[in-house]
Amino acid sequence: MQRAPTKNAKSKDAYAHLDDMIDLILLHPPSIYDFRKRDILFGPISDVIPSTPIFEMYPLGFVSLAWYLEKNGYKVRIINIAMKMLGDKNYDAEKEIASLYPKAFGIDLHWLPHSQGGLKIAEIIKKYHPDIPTIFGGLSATYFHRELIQYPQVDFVIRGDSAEEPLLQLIKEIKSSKTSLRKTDFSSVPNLTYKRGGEIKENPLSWIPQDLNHIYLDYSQIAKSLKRDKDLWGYLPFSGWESYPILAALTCRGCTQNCPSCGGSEVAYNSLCKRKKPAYRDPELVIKDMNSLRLPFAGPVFIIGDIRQPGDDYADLFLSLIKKEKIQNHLVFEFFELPSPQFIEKISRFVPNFNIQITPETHDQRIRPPFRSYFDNESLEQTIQASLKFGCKKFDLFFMIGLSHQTPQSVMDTVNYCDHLLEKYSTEGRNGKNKLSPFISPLAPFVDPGSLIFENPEVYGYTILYRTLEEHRRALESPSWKYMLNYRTEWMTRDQIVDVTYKASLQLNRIKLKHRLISPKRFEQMKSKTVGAIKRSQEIDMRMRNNGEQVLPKNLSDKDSVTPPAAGLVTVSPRKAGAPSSVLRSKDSKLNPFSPSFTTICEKDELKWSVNFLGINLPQWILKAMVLPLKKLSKIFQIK
Ligand code: B12
Ligand code: SF4
Repeated sequence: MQRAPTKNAKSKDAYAHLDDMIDLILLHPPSIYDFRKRDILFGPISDVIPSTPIFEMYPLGFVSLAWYLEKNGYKVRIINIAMKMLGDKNYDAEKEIASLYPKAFGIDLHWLPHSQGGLKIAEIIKKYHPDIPTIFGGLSATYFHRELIQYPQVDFVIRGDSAEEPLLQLIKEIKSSKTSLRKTDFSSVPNLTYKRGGEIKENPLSWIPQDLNHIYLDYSQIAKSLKRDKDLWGYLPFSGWESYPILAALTCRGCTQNCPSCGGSEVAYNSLCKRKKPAYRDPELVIKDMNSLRLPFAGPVFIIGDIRQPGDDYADLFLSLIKKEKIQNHLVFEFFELPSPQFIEKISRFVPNFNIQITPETHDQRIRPPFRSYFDNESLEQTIQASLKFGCKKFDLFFMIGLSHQTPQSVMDTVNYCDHLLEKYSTEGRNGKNKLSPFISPLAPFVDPGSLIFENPEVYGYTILYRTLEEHRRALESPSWKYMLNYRTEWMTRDQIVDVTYKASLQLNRIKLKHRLISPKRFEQMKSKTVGAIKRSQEIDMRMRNNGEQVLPKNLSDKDSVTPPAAGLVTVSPRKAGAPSSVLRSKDSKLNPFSPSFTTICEKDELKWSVNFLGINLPQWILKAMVLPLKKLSKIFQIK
């Protein structure tokens, strides 16, 4: 166990904070650690979510983990390393990690795209603090726990979807351990995979709470920790949050649906987390979570999980509490199955500001069934019409590229269906103004481990190109997103997926221009960005082929032009494979295809829901508060 600073602690002062040691530091890694040094064509792998391809958003679970441990007397700090690396080109993550001395570090490997960054961060921890334990957790860590624990930089993996109690027990054991951790007996900690005397131990996955009422998504706890740690960027959830503050409310862990590419489906939760049915959070408590930072915060709140999943009573109670508590924030509802016009009318009576998200995946009703609970386009259109009629402020529709039976032509037909919808519902809504926002994006970078497709690819006509954690980690070091994709289908190679994605982006933007959802200037910019991205993608392919930097592994022998790095094969060196020079680097990062802020499907502002007046100002307050006395900050957050 680390008890004193290592070589990096320079002055005596550096020892002072050890008296007041933080017990656990939760680190959120970037997807690719050295992304600032590499020329990577990330592609549109995160265009339709708030994060960049660095996937800087930390799991919501960090909030409940921090609250749970703090409530039990332990000090927890969150550092969003990804966010800090994105926000400041001079930020030195290694230096910061070297200067930290908690009892343990936690790293999320919830999303598989963090495998490269997460493992690298752990490596850096071990370089400076060989004796401070590293703990991994999250859905991907759970799936790959046996492989993950073999990395020398990984000491513990907590499995399952509810790590609060196991983590608390582990930290207790670590703190009270009188001997070397390698010799300590951790057999009583549930859900734990760990190393002991050269052996790998796997405790039973026995902590599976049946509801989510024992935790609290307490944002005011985050505000208090922010005040203590004085590290605004370390706590920010994603790039741009300071100007668009959105929060999430969690109604469940688990899902009742089985969308085949989803690693959070019912079957996936069952096999990974031994969860037979979702754990729900009582509506009163979800509202309490929402209230935890309510007064100064007026940004939109994304309600995670279809509120009708637990049943109609749950949905009714939830809606009535929104009204009772006079919650004015824009609430964003996602629906797995289509809500009836009556239900939408009910929402409009209880919720003053609401938005809706639906994912039909494709316009093609023959392809849709395995991907979503079946619904036909006629019913979908009824839902759209009713939502706009009853005052839905923004209706987002998500379509996907890379489905079973989906050909390039089918993708383009989906885009044309968006045109049809925009045409048909252009005058719907309160002000006769279009509030329908269609998006189309590739299934990328990975088909989720644990999903039906990942486990039974042949049933769905897929070939899974990477299976292990190490293969995925290496794939993330590829020079373009095409080589990151861990699948191809019987109907599309990866070349075709990339090609049709760019074509679909162009066409959808043309349609949005036609319907005045974007300006001519925005359209021209998106067009030139897309053309630029296609060119860069082709250059990368050609370069790789010419340089022979890749060797085709037999098992991956692909229909694509070039295959990605696989275990034991030569990998692409950062600056050689992509467009090599900084000549290509534009000053305006949004126009630079190798920048994480480069998008082709849409600009991030198209994803935004309305923010009330107060909410717009809040982040500025926070920023100022970092300069102003901290007293002011505590006032803003009403911390006593
Ligand atoms: C809401 C949601 C989102 C939200 C983000 C919410 C958030 N900040 O957490 C949005 C829409 C932004 C999103 C985006 C993405 N998502 Co998502 N998301 C979900 C969804 C629907 C529920 C959230 C969830 O994960 N809850 C589950 C609980 C289990 O997680 P949690 O409370 O945050 O964390 C607990 C445990 O995981 C664990 N844990 C987590 N981290 C750590 C760290 C340590 C040290 C420890 C000990 C424990 C631990 O303990 C926590 C508390 O008990 C799930 C589907 C589902 N049904 O689960 C998909 C899911 C998690 N997402 C997924 C994916 C792929 C993504 C994207 C990569 C997609 C993309 N290409 O854009 C991005 C990544 C975004 C980023 N990081 O920047 C996959 C992950 C599969 C995988 N194994 O990689 C899932 C399973 C399904 C899916 N395809 O949507 N997502
Ligand atoms: S994609 Fe489907 S299975 Fe996955 S969380 Fe959403 S509704 Fe559930």
